[in-house]
Amino acid sequence: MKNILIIGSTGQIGSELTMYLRNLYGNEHVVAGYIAGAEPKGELRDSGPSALADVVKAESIAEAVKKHHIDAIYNLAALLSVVAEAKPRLAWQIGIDGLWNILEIARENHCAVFTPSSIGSFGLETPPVMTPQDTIQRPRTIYGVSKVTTELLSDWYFHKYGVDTRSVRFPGIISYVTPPGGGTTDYAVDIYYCAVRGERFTCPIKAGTRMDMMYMPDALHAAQMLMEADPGRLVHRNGFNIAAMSFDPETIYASIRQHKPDFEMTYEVDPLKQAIAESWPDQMDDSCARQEWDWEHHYDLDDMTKDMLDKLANRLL
Ligand code: AKB
Repeated sequence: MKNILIIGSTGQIGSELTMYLRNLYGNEHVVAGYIAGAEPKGELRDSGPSALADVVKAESIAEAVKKHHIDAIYNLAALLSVVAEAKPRLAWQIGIDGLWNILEIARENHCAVFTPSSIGSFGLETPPVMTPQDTIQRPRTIYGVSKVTTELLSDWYFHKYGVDTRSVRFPGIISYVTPPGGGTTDYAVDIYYCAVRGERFTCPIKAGTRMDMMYMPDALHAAQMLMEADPGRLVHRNGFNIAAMSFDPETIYASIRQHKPDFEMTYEVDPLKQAIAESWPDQMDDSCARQEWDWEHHYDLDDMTKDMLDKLANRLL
């Protein structure tokens, strides 16, 4: 049985991934790693072990890995794209210096490592439609630069030292559990909160700007599937394009209006978010993930809208 350490277990993806993996592998086998000041609470704290695991403090990760006999690390520590532009040094320290610490500890302790990349690893020169798996990656955000570096460093540790590194390029992730903070795709989460609260939504992204998006259950499934995949079938490692849906603000608005016909949306475009969004693909080609580890998504936009509105209504109203 694997013992897993989740770095960033209290964040948007980490909080749900920890519970998802505990359900699959048993509570005692999944350790919720946290940083001081962001300790796990509620079910996350009570359902299984937790440990201080701060990516910029290598000794805390090494201690958690040894104490809990960890053999797989899911590294979800990162600043999202908009915050990273405001705090580039911190973004690099967490994303790259932190990854280096994790990879070194993984090499010494024979752990597999999952570190997500993102659609943010692409840039203006990348083909935006059916973006190939292997293509130009020249992002101009520090977030994107750190994601490309993440992919390359993870591949290097695999080829040089045999560390079992794997990753996906996550689209914008939409969930009703833990809200994201400081991403370019966050509007596609915020819009559901406004719709459920009966408030008008002010959209920071221009009509017509399409980006890849994914519902959280598919994102969790992708991470776990890839880490379980037969290594003999993997031609690629860091990181796989994975896709589920691609839409612009008008399309998600129309999907919500099928359930809430009075819901209103206006635009107040945020220039930084808009510039970042325009540099990201409209729709990735994820055929390599489908061929090499049988990736498939389950939720399209309308399935997600129905579920988001139901679940958020239960939580908020
Ligand atoms: C962001 O918007 O920064 C993230 C991402 C797509 O990587 N959600």
